[in-house]
Amino acid sequence: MITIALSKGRIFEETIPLLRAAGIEVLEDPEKSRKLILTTNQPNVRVLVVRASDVPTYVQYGGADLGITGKDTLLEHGSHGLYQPLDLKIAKCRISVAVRADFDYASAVKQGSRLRVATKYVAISREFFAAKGVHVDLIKLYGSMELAPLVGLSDAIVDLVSTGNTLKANHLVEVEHIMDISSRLVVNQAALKLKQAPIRKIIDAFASAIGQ
Ligand code: PRT
Ligand code: MG
Repeated sequence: MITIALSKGRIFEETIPLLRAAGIEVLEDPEKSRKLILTTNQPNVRVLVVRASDVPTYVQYGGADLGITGKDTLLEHGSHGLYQPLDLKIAKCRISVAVRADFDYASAVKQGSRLRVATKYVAISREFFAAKGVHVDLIKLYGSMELAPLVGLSDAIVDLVSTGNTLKANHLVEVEHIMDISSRLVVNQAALKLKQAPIRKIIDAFASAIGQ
């Protein structure tokens, strides 16, 4: 049995064509079904529906053989025990620093002020601001980061941006582009040895589907 961990939403949607290229059709819609283990047209392939931030954990501990996860999630989680053969170039976005339009970020940085930064991405933020020599107090949030500067919880946020519409709707502006993000295929290293042929087949099909 080959088990693939995916999260609902954008990663699932963008993975369907890749699975199809590997001859795998998921037989249930995770948005409609409450099932967490989905069957496919291949009797030896199944899909687990997990939280996006839990994909690396499932793959690391062998609950799934393969998974697809954002680089943001991998950087926060760490990639111990994970083989990362492919950047699938799906679910693309960037991770940025944003502030209220009326907050003078450049001056705050220049003056060496201590910044309060709200984010789900504590590890990425700590490393980014340390490299810039900016002192920060990091406030861990689990979602709706855009709210924090609006109510004075923080001076800045570090969050994912794709169209920029969410920032705009909340009167926030992007002041730093930390890095580009896309989703990666991750593979359990032990599974790769034990189930080499079927896993290689999936990796190769994904690679040719994305033109690599
Ligand atoms: O939602 P949940 O808490 O379960 O988990 P999650 O938010 O980690 O999962 P999901 O499915 O929302 O995101 C999975 C992965 O998709 C992320 O880890 C990223 O690698 C990738 N991705 C790509 C994005 C976006 N684009 C994105 N725009 N993830 C989130 N967003 C959010 C962003 O956080 C912000 O709130 O969309 C909003 C901004 O979008 P724009 O278009 O308004 O700029
Ligand atoms: Mg989300």
